[in-house]
Amino acid sequence: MTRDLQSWVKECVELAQPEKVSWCDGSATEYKELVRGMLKDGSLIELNPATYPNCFLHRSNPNDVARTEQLTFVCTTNKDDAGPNNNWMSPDAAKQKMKLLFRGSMRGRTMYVIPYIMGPVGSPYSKVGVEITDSPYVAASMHIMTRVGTVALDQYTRDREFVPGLHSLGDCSPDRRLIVHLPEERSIWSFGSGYGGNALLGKKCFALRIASFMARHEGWLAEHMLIMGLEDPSGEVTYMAVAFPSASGKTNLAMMVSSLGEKGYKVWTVGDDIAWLSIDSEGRLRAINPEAGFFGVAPGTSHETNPIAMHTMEKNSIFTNVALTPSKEPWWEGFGTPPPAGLLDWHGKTWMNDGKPAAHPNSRFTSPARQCPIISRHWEDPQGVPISAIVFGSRRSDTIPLVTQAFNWEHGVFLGASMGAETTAAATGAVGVVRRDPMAMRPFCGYNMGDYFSYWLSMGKRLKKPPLVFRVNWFRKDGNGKFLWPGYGENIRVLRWILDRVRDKGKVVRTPIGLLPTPDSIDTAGLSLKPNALQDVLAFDRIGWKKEVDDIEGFFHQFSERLPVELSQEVLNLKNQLSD
Ligand code: SAT
Ligand code: MN
Repeated sequence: MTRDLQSWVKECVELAQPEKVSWCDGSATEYKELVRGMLKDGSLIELNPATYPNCFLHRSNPNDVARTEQLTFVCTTNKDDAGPNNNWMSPDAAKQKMKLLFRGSMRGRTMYVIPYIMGPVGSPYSKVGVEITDSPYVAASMHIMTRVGTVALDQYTRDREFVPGLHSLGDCSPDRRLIVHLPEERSIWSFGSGYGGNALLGKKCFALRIASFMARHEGWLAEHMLIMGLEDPSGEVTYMAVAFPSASGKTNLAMMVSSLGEKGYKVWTVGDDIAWLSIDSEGRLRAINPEAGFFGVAPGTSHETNPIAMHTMEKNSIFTNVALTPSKEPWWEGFGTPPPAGLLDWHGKTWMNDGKPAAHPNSRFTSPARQCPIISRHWEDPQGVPISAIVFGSRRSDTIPLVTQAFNWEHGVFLGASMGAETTAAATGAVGVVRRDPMAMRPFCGYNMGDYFSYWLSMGKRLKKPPLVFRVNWFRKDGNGKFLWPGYGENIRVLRWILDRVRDKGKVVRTPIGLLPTPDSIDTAGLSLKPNALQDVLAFDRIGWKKEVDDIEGFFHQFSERLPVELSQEVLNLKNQLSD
């Protein structure tokens, strides 16, 4: 879609009436200027320059701390094309609404025009976006999360294409907050929120919702997946793409310190949140990470659980809604040190230790990916990395085993499409309730998920050697509510089994839900597990699955004729086998 940047900016200026327009060039000087302005107006606080050089704390509006799915819309001409998985309004109604909200919304403020690239510079898979925003915090965050400025204008000059995203904080009132996507014209409008996926429009809005729609028309996939390389003792690296819902440990997995390091198994990070997957000339799936930074969940991250993330964030990072120690260092629940006296909570008030967390449960760090000590040599490879396994995972306290291999691609699509997940603090609403979250894309698929499932099935036919597909669950609990599996660095043992399977090794038992590892095929040397914990975490739970499959069937039902027959067939097969 050819689009003229200058005329779009002119239209936005006329609509939002900013006092000043500032074109971002992506330079270090510009970043410093943005920071200087925010230190002056108090929207950033400088952290301890000795321990956290060039790091800052931002406190968002307390009513604006997570993505708001109920206020997020996908606006296609036909309602059915958005599907039951999206809120919908017509593109005309959406534009009318947004224009009313944006009219004069930037009066007295600076409008930042931020050209950016999603994907490595020079990659045939990379795409240009331009975000217009009146939030310097968003502008500075885009510097970290994407490739901003001149490089993007250069690509635009060649492509003549960009995805426009217009963003304004407005008065940050939840009553006047709306995030709309027009996938058919590939544009984004976001009003009234300064937070994460609502406001950094390159991330969920472009790289997932708009990109998934574009991908379906252009023959590729935009997925909510981390990308990691697993090095074996011979030095060979096998790449995997792993989908998990928000705040379920993708960053921890992508940066895992392997507990089998001494045996020569090692992890390399390519990306922690989003993968753009394409089929190369040899019919293999290849992945690029469209982002340039990490927007990771802070609570629970420590030198114990994720030392790599701790090192990644110790310089040039922006922290949002974390607690602040008297020595001006960030702190959060699960930081690994006791809360110091005089700790300020995420509102900036002295923390009372009255049961309320000091850091917001969805508090975040924003850090450049290049600072990650285990960033892959290939993370900016224009051709991406070849993917040998796709893994779907989510939090489930029961029913779902530690790891399941799909019988084949179609069954793999079923494993992804039927995935249920316990909700997290990454979106507003209840936490810990199971909802279906196909491919971890429920909040991010920019079109009807019935069509999305069909498209996934069709990808399998176009791949010469489709990646093997797996479902994992690190979060299964015992009868006392205790995790059966230690997780974190020990998850390498599961990845190692997946690697064995990719190489046609590793023992399995065939069950109605897929291929499960035999207990002796998981390397547990040096791991102290409670008696039976391994059997229990690997077990196929026939009774639990009878309930599960009913829930899956009910969920699929809403896609009616858009649901591919292959998936109804998978449900039927499973039901039959469960009743045997
Ligand atoms: O706020 S974000 O959408 O960027 C984070 C997440 O939900 O994964
Ligand atoms: Mn995410």
